[in-house]
Amino acid sequence: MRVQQITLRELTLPLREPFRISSGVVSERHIFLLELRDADGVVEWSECVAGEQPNYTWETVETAWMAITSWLAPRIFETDFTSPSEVQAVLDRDLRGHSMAKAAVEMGCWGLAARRSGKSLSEFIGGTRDRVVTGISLGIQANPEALVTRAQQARKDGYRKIKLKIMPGKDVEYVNAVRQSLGPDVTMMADANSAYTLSQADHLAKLDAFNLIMIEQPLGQDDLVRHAELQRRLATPICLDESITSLDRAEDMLTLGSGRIINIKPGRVGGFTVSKAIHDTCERANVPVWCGGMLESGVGRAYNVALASLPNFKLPGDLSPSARYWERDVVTPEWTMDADGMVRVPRDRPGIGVTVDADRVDNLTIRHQVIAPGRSS
Ligand code: OSB
Ligand code: MG
Repeated sequence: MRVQQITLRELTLPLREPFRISSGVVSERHIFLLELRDADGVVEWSECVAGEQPNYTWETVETAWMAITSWLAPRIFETDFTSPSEVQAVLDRDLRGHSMAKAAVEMGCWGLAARRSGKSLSEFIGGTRDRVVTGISLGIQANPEALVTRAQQARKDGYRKIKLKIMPGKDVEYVNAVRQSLGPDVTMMADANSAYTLSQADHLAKLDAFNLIMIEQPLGQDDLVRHAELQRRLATPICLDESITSLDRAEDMLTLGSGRIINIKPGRVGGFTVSKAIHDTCERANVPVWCGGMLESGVGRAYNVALASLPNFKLPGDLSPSARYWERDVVTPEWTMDADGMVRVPRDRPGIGVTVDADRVDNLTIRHQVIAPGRSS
């Protein structure tokens, strides 16, 4: 397989409701789509999940656009691959960082290879599930009542896990209000996006009272050592998100005891090859993983759903259906969730399993660039 052309598109897609985490808010996503075409004219789409601002990781749409056009795409054009599992090493050779940019290209190659083979992406990567269990991630609200309203709606919708974003000043009171209103049986967790320091360990330990299945990334975005100390002081399992940027970091977490669960986002770790390696390592260590989200469009969601169909994705993922985010998605069919909080894996369709609505994408596009060997326009 040889990729011969990649078309980059940046589109703006307003969220139904602004999404606030401890480090910032987004009201309108800048969705970054790639359309990859191989030498035989086969086409598949992928999505780069970099943010508008460098508040989750340092990557942004701007840095990813530059990395793909300047360094990553030219390498891909030069190389014949027999399997997409070879792509990650080519992109990583003497090229540090830029994981989300690499992931967009690497995952696009997996999607393309699946489509070429006539198999669904899920089947192609060894997924075993027909449906994946889904949770919702609720942004920080102005007051506990507003959060309770959204959490109650989420339970009615059927979500199997309710994740509450927290930050200092909007934590214990908010989690308590939701736990009181939903009762003891609803699966709940909190995500701090690195908003705390180890000196706040006693305060964080107050969250132990609410029977959360985990607390996600309480401390520094690249920290492992302090998380290990914090885990010793908390009953609630720590789940790492931002800190797990590679297989090495996942192994370090296991060695140090920095947490007991990993949120795998393929964009954050550089794509499917590393995601699968982390998945396999955690499975051997008896550590459950789940698939996180980055407010993707229906294209990125296709990759997340396929990944989450692997057997060790044992906990509900941030895999909400299209309508949770958008008035209208950019793919057909849109992603839906049934009343049991399950999203169907399109194992009966080749490639990513959804069709990109090209007219809608064109209408929303604010920047576009075609890259091919010897061409950039
Ligand atoms: O930390 O998991 C996170 C969105 C943007 C940046 C970071 C995170 C999130 C989410 C959204 O929690 C999950 C989703 O896509 O539904
Ligand atoms: Mg997170």
